[in-house]
Amino acid sequence: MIRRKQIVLLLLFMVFALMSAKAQKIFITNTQNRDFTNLNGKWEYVLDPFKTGGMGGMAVYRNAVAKEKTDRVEYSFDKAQTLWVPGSWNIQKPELTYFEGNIWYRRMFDMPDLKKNKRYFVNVGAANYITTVTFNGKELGKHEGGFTPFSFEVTDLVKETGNFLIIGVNASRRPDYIPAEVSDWFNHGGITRDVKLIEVPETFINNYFISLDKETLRSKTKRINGKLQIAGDVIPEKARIIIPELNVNHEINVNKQGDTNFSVDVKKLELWSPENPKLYKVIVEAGNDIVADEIGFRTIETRGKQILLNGNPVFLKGICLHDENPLRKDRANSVEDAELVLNWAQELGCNFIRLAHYPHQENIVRLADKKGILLWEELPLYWGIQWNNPEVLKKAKKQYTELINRDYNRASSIIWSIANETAPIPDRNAFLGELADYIRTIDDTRLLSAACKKDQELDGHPDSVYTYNDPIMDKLDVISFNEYLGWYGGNPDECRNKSFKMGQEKPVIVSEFGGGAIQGFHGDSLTRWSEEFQEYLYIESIDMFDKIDGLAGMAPWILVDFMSPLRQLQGVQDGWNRKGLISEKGQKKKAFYVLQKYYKNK
Ligand code: GCB
Repeated sequence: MIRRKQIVLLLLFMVFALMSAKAQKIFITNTQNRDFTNLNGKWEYVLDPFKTGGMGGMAVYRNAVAKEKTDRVEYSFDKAQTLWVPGSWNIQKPELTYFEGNIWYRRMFDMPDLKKNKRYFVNVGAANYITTVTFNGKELGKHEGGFTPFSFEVTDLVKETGNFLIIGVNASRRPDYIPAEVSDWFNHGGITRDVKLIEVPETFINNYFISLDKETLRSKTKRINGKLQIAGDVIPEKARIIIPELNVNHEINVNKQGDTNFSVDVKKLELWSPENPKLYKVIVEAGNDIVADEIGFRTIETRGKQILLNGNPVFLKGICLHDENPLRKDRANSVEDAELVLNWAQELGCNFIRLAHYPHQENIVRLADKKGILLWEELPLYWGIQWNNPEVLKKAKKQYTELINRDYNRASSIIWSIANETAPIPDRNAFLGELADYIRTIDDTRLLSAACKKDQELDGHPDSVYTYNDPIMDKLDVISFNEYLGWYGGNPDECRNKSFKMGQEKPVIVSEFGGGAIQGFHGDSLTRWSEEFQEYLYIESIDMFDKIDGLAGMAPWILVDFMSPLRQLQGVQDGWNRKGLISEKGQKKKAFYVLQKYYKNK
């Protein structure tokens, strides 16, 4: 008797699990090249500063309207103001400038072409920081993390008319978040990247990972390795990869779980590089699904103190960047925004950009693929992270998984950096060590780095030789550090007396240096905030770093002035970090030309 009851319960549980699996979050890669309905535009919004809008019978996501005079509904989307999506809410309304609470966004839409044999997913490119996604009155789930994409299935809920997608976004900062409470950039809240309703066949290729096999770099016949993930109730037995230009039309056996690895040999492969950013059209087919991408093939490795791209030493002529369009004072969220900053970086002579300090919009990574710019990508494992909290480690792994799922197929992306300026205490070493191992299990096609601290920063000795022995360097391929000598401490001429000693025989990247200047403010080279001071600092700093044994690249801080609430000095900063080589209005400062000259001759 008991047994039968247990079986019934188990069956009920399985049915429930299957039903909820349909409504679950799933990762969908390459959303730009799928069929979708664009849900960007004006969304109505309801402010919820005390975060109560998701609670009880009056939860705002029910989208209630008072119909009778006796009805009591204490919110109204129909009479609400609007916010533009994608975009930072802070810059759209003066009353939202420093708002970090909850906002509920609503988008009504019809789907006249709704198809029976398709699946539909709400996909959000990014929303900062905790997002609650609801659809037609049902809560689908939450997502944590302000910079990575996510999708929820709505196949069973979507209708031909009168759909309402209500998304709650909370932009609070907390010690157990990534980033934690304090960061030197603006906490742009809201739905900051595109929202789409994606349409796919019932069984579809939700993800794929395609790369060049490093072992075949030197052979005439090269090998392309891949992995497909297929989602659906009925998994097809075969899939196919087609690369027309390489005469590849290759059948792949798929296992019952829908996961499958494959390898295909190719002749006459043109390698991707900054000089020749060759992309191939790659088509993946499985059952009724077909998805196309443009993929470059390259290898990235280290040998001794060198970084090797396609087996050849490369010097990374870099610059750091935040994901903002300074002219619009908004988070960057379009190809045009990406064009603006990548064109500036190319004018500077860069072949490398450090995308600081969190995952940037996908458009910039795709455009870097096309333009041949190498990228460093990172998570905001930045000041104040709770290293001893296992939940935070889980979040870091999840955010990294989402980022790797999004960008694995991008040749431009060559370095995952696992942390910025974090002190080497045991909890942090254990956290980052585990994260590094984890990243390598899901992606062995890139290098690992981290912006480490020098030993002297910890013991306070003003030595003339800076040494680096951070234990996390064991886990890294490339040693990086930020150094602000001449700006934070001393004047630029102190650079002349300093040298650097790395505790390991690995390539070195100077991942930040720089100083602030107001574009158009002039003085002598010792006058702080003048263009001349910044220019002088660049001359001295470059001279100092250029002598580092094993220097494989640098990424000064930073291409453009960026918004930062930490920077309030009136008449100078006014809410902007002024270390840009270009002002927020797009005007170049003198130091721009110092770096440009160095890169030209390098
Ligand atoms: C740093 C940080 C960066 C800051 C920069 C600065 O070391 O990594 O996020 O914005 O210094 O301007 O002080």
